[in-house]
Amino acid sequence: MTDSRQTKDRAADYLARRLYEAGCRHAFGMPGGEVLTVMDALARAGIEVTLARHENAAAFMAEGVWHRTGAPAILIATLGPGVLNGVNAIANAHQDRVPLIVLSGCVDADEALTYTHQILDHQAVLAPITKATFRLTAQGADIIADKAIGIATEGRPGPVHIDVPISVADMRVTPPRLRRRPDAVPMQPAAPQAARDWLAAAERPLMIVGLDAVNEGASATILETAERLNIPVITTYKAKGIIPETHPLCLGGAGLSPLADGILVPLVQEADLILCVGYDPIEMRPGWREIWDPAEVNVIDIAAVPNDQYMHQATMNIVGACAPSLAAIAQGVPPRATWAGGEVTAARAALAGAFPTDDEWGAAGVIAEARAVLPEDTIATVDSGAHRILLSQMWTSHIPRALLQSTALCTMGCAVPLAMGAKLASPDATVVSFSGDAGFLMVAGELSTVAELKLPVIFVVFVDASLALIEKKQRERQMVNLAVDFGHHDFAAIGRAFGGHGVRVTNRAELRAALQAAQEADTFTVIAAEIDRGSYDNRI
Ligand SMILES: Cc1ncc(C[n+]2csc(CCOP(=O)(O)OP(=O)(O)O)c2C)c(N)n1
Repeated sequence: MTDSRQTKDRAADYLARRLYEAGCRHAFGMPGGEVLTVMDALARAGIEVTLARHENAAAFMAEGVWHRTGAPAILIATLGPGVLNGVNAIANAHQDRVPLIVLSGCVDADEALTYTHQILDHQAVLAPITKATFRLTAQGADIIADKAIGIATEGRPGPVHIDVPISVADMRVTPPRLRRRPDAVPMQPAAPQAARDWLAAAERPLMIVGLDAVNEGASATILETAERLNIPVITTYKAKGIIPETHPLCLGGAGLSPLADGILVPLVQEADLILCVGYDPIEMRPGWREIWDPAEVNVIDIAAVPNDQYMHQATMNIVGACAPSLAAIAQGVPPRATWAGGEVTAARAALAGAFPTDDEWGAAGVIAEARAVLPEDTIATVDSGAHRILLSQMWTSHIPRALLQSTALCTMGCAVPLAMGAKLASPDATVVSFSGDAGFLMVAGELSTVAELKLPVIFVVFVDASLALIEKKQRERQMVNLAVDFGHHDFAAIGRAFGGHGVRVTNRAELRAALQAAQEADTFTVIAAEIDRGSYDNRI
């Protein structure tokens, strides 16, 4: 951080210093003239500013950093088209609960009275897809930054927008120090006796763990409680790895695959106590709507916010932190054997049978080989499409946040930039992204960014010249093939064109060799895995 008196005094500097204080070390975006002061202030505060090729990708890079550091991520977008290019990723941050700080530039209010070029109401656009939107004031810059950090990170995290008028950013201001509110300290309530009684009496208890538990870092308590009381754990895709997926009590991720749902939903319906632990059903498809009746089975729903989603109802709603609430309910409950009929082992076996790892090739072969070759603690990202559903079922996660994806908005184009952000924040980790060919093409320009950043990320592309998920749905509805197939391209060559390695693979041995070489490479590698279009039929 610089000590220059002058720079410290701009409103933008107060904003930037508070963001730095909150742990922010990376901002991504594309500037226009309107955000130059903000960028300058961020850099002077010690926050690295990275130029991306698209604002949407920039926001996903920021998210990738957040998953690795826990600090809020920053998107910089200039007025008009800059902000609008970021809309998809900001909406993703809203639905996927990412504490993204969106900094945009805007013209001063007086200017906007008589000037219309590129001008639109950023706050009106972003209000429905952020937790809050502010317009920076000079004397209140530090307070607005403090509020933004608090709102973005507390409860269910989400994006907060700050529109920065050009002249306000440059105004000299003199608050005596950064004004801030002390952190809130949660009360530790006693658990309701009824919840403890239900748990003590349950013969077939089951946990459904979701995103709130990941964001709270509740892993250890969930594992300890599951093991001590023999409670099997189903997770959402976002919560994969909250207990190791090799654990005999772990039933893996659920929510998108009808094949997996066919095994897991009946098990949930056999439970005599359902513990929802940070289960935010925004990740789930209709197959998970009202799958139990709280009048017939006891359901304890521990969540960060009250249930206003009505995807399911509970017998008891507990609003609060997952780990202390779960620990309080389980405290003193004696260990007992559960699921005497061996249903949990049977469900694990059925899942393994439904998603075999011994395919010679095809999408399943690619996923199985990649999982076998890459280290256990690999950070993987996956895009939207048929490949994501299959991969989310097959990819074994040993730790939380080891498989990053868009599970609520389910947008394409996230995997590549998410991987870049994750690698930037943790250079020693093996980072691999998996994309369909269409999703990869949405963000292929970011290979220019990854080359500049010299990040040896591995990009695996499932090349089938098709929007496989949509093509499959179209075919299943017996509709004519329309606007779902496209050209077959040389993705390996695209990688090489941007200065990375590029390898085309058509069998497991070639993929294995490519993944091994990519782990040793000093730059990024695009691995084009050529698969058949029917690869996903009867597989997801
Ligand atoms: C931005 C965006 N546009 C459209 C969709 C709808 N969509 C979901 S999956 C999919 C197909 C993706 O094709 P590809 O990336 O090749 O992956 P595949 O399904 O072949 O695995 C589409 C178009 C979406 N989720 N996000």
